[in-house]
Amino acid sequence: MLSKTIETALNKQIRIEAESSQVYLAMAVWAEVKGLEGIANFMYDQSDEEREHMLKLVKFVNERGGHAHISDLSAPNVDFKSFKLMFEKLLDHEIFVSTSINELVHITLQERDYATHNFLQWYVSEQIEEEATARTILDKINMIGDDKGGLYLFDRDIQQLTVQS
Ligand code: OFO
Repeated sequence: MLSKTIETALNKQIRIEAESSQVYLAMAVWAEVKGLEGIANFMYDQSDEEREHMLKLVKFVNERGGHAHISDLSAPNVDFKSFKLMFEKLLDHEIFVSTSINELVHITLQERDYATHNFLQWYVSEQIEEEATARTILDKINMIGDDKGGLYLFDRDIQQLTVQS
């Protein structure tokens, strides 16, 4: 059975994961409209993954005797000026999510809720991976700079990243 404190904290995370899905969906749309299909597909996949993260939390809350809360979401930014800025936002967003997960893990220890603590370890590992992917992408983008040919190749290569993850 979840304590009220844990239930509230998990519901807050449900909202963050749902908003993450929206953020990446907006990035996918932006890239697609700019004609970069590889980047768009990568972002669509990221968006789907975030929805799965949300659902996993929803099911956990309900299974543990709580009530998952499906709330309204704030609208994401829809104009990114450049791909570099967009991927910088992706990394910033993942760092924000990692901080939130860490805070959640901390609360489970305070509440001595070891079942939820154990459940959250999956999110801890996932965040390490997602931050690493975002950093790898940013390194590549920094190497490309303003080179249009480089961006074309990057758009093709990022599809590989999508397939592997
Ligand atoms: Fe990458 O945010 Fe979910 O966990």
